[in-house]
Amino acid sequence: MKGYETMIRLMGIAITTTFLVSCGISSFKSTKEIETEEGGADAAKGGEDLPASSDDLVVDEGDNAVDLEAIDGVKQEYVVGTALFEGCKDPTKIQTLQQNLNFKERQDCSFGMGDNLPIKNNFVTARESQTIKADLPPDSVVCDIRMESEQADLHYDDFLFITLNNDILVASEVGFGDLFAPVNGLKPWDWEKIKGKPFSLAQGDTKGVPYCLNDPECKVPGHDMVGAFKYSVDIEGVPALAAKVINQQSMDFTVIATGDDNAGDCDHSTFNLNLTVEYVPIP
Ligand SMILES: [Ca+2]
Ligand SMILES: [Ca+2]
Ligand SMILES: [Ca+2]
Repeated sequence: MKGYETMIRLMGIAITTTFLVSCGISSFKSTKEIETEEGGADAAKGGEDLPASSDDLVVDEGDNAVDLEAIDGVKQEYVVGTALFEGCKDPTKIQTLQQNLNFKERQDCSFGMGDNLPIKNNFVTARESQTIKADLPPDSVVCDIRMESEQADLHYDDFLFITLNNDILVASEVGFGDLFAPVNGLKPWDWEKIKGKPFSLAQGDTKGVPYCLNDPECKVPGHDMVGAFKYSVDIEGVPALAAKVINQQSMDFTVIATGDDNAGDCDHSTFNLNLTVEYVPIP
């Protein structure tokens, strides 16, 4: 009888030990292990022995999991999926940046100059842009971005794009936004992708419907109309955007206006945008 009890007890210890070991493994995996697991096959590409570069940023389309390790310079402890945003859940850690982004009124395209095309009616031939940097302190995890026009007095012609660190936040026509393939859920702006494209892409059912990154409720005035602008994004839905801000140590907002063949194309009124950024400093 005694031998039997001992056996049962030993089995119990063995089972408990196995249980604790499994718990231990799942709770205390190294950063790298967790990343590999979450990032799947793509994460393996950013492994220790390979040079990481932002060119390696590839995940399945529509998947919010991001191979953040592949982004140069991102501090490892902040790159594991939602761990990047842990601080964003703690109201005592969140800081707020408020800044007025005052994009100056501008007019006219430089048709045929640089990589702008010569005039062609109803084709996107030229674009002009202005960039303003936000005063975000270095090493900050961005949790939330909101931009709102001070007044309902914004006007642009022909079409409008707003980017953050070269990723499109807003395109005034979803038909043009569709020209940019998503990478990690972001659409990098690339003039070559829209240059020379016909206005017919922005006709039909979706005419006047904007593309807004992760914000179905954004407000953008229609083509050649006067109106208000409002855009906000909870960055947890697009972690690559926050990772890029850390990586580049900068938030560069750019307003781009396009034209086809008219005097007064590539124009926009003063864009007085109130920017609010909620962020958490990385200790
Ligand atoms: Ca025209
Ligand atoms: Ca025009
Ligand atoms: Ca105009």
